[in-house]
Amino acid sequence: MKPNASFERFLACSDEVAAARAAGLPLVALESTIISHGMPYPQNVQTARAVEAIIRAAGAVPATIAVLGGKIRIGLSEAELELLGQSPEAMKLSRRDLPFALSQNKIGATTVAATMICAELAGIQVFVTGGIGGVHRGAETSFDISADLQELARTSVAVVCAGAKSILDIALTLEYLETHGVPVLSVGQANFAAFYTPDSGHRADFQIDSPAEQARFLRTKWGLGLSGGVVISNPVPAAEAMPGAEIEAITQQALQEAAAQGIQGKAVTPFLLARIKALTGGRSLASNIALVKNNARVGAALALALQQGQG
Ligand code: PSU
Ligand code: MN
Repeated sequence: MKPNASFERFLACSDEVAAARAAGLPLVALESTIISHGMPYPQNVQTARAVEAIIRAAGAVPATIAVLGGKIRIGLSEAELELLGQSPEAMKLSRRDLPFALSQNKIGATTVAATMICAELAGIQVFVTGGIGGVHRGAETSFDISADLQELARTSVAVVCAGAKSILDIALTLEYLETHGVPVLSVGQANFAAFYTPDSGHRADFQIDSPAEQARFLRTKWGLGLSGGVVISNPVPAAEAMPGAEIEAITQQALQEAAAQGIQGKAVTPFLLARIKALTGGRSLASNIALVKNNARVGAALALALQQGQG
């Protein structure tokens, strides 16, 4: 897909990304909220670097996305990754926040929704993350449904993830995606993944294991004019998974704490992630890191297949 020229004035690509775009090399977008709000320092920055290295080793080019200096930055330097990993000022940017951070010169980390927007503007079709946002438990009274889901409905980027965390109502998240016509592909198994655990207990729409066939699916969808995203669920490797019952008990506790403390809006997800980390004594962080790396392998292979194959 060609980058949209009228948006170029908002974008600033790193040298590596600019060279890759000029040469038509396969690019993989990466989000930055996982760095600023999803993991503690220094594991956040170490993981961001390791994920980029995995993508390079697979023959694709990583493009970590954030807002800095009034520009959407596509590809970050080591120093910029450090800044996002440490700065308490880094905002969590979703669709509604992008114009504010850009026009007010704020430091901002992009969520899944905002990263999809920026990736599409830059002509990047594949995006790797940890887990997508979704319909929160209790959404029937809180109305808390992540803007990630609306973005998946409208923005044409494939999002490789380890499913959705069980802090969410996974069944309702899948219903919402179905209503909005967002296909949910699964890699290596029939069921949708649940982030720390491989199996959510709910079926994905389609199991497609090979990168070439995943690429054919995407080309067919977008070739038909069916714009919008695709979720590609890649389960955490069994050796790195957390025990399901333990995660459920800890999730319940974190949800109760959030309610008791009146946590609302965009603070909910970072609060729950931080509490789960603390309550597992950091063990959940190891599985979080492993699943993101695993997603990087799948995303890089898909980006290569999209670039190589036709038909
Ligand atoms: N889920 C995770 N880790 C994360 C996030 C979600 O397992 O770091 C981040 C992503 O950036 C996602 C955002 O887009 O949280 C969703 O936030 P909210 O629920 O406020 O929409
Ligand atoms: Mn929310």
